[in-house]
Amino acid sequence: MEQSKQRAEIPDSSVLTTGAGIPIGDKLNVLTAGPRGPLLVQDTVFIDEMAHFDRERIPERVVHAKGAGAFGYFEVTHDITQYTKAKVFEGIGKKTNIAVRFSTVAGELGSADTVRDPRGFAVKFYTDEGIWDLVGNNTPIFFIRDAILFPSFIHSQKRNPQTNLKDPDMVWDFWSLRPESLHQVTFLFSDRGIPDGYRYMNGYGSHTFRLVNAQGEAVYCKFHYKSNQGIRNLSVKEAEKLVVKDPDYATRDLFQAIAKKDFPSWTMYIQVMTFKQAETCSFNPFDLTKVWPHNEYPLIPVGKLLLNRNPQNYFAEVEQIAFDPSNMPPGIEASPDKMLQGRLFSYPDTHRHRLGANYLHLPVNCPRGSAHVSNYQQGGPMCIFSAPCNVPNYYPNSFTSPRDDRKCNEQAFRTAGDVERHDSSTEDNVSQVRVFYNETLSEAERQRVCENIALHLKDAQIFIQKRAVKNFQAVDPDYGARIQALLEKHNKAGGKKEPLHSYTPCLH
Ligand code: HDE
Repeated sequence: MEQSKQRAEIPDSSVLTTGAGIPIGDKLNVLTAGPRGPLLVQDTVFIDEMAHFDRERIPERVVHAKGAGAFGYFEVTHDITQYTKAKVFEGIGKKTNIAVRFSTVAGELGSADTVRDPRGFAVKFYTDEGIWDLVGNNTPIFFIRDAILFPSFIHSQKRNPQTNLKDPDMVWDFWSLRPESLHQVTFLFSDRGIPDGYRYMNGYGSHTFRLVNAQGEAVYCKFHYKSNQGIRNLSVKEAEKLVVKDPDYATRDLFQAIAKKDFPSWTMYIQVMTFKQAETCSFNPFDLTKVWPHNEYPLIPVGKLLLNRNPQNYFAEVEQIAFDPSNMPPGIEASPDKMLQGRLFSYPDTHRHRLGANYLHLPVNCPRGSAHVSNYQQGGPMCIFSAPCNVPNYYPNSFTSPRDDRKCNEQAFRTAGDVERHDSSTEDNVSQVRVFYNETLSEAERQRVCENIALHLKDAQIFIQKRAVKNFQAVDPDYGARIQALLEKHNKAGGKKEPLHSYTPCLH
């Protein structure tokens, strides 16, 4: 079927039309009964314009609402076919188109870019076997290890439902009650908590995935992309200035760099762990609050991600882009990581709410290249593609139509254990944080982490401060003591903490 011409293809000198393509005689004056009379319902030009305007917004993302996007390619530079049969990695030099969206997490659509917050780093690969979405952050770890906590965790970081203000009590109440957050909290309050735009930070798939090769052999894996621009962060002062002066700092920096052909790029690496290593690993390799030490699981180079095109229409290509960690082509599969498992449901669910049941029909979300969509789905709001009518719309059937192919099945795997709600809160929450605090950070960085934490924690009530300090103490007595000393100074100067919310403390 011939599609109607799009706005971009039409000469600027053409006659203005309604959404239905009907030429408009006057787009400057509403239709009224007399020069000072009321408007007429008959003014369909006005109604067409206004009714569409009334519907311009779609719900913002419940997290990662503020973001910037760009397009480019992924190129394989090293052979990893011994680990995976995924065609995106099938030969050195192979290029695959990509879309990337960077974001902050807790702020709304119009919030400032230079806040202390993790940064989203979501990559969509338009592979020959359909879409692969690697929906990661600029940190290799996360605040929680069980997906059921995510909505509560996010509520604690966003606005208080009564005051509509960010609430330090909520933030630190949650963090201090869940010490598995210590690793990510330490990372967040380090210098890397405020990256200098999106180009100067690394990206991580963060979760543990499973790779399967053409022989059906599987390993566990993590994905990393290291910035070829290097790492640059903003100081607290610089970042605060930019919040006022240029709240869209990171968005502008990315757009300008690409417009000037200063294309940012990242080198992709994987870490690999065999199933045998996973069984004897000293920590739970499916725990998202843990990293895999590089000396035990070295980085293996894979390829390059490069961004060389800005969006032509932000709404169409960035606001409407929909990433989904459950989009994995054959050769890349989920591990038992509870957070990844929880995300497999949540993303397509939110897209159906935010963009509608046919969100995959939107050009930016459609498979491309030699990939195609062949299924028996039909109908739904805004349906653009449907199963062709010359083949059955049900399966199985006795006619010529698309068939499933057992080669594309997930790798079979064995699982064991009692079905119950396993409590993971008492797993090791501190060992890797201790290494990060004592060995990764320099003395000056350690001091800055403590200062940044105290500056934020000082606004929470004293009983919450005490519980948080106890957790930092469990990482290292020095960590807790430094924060405690800084808090005492702040508390003396700031007086009694009066919370704005009306919650009644219930101290067990
Ligand atoms: Fe997300 N997350 N998330 N997340 N996330 C969303 O999906 C969710 C998590 C991440 O640029 C939402 O389309 C659950 C970890 C990025 O469009 C939502 C859990 C990591 C983006 C959602 C997590 C991320 C999102 C909101 C715990 C890093 C922005 C709108 C089980 C590894 C993608 C949307 C973009 C967005 C759910 C945890 C990264 C609601 C349930 C861990 C980069 O579906």
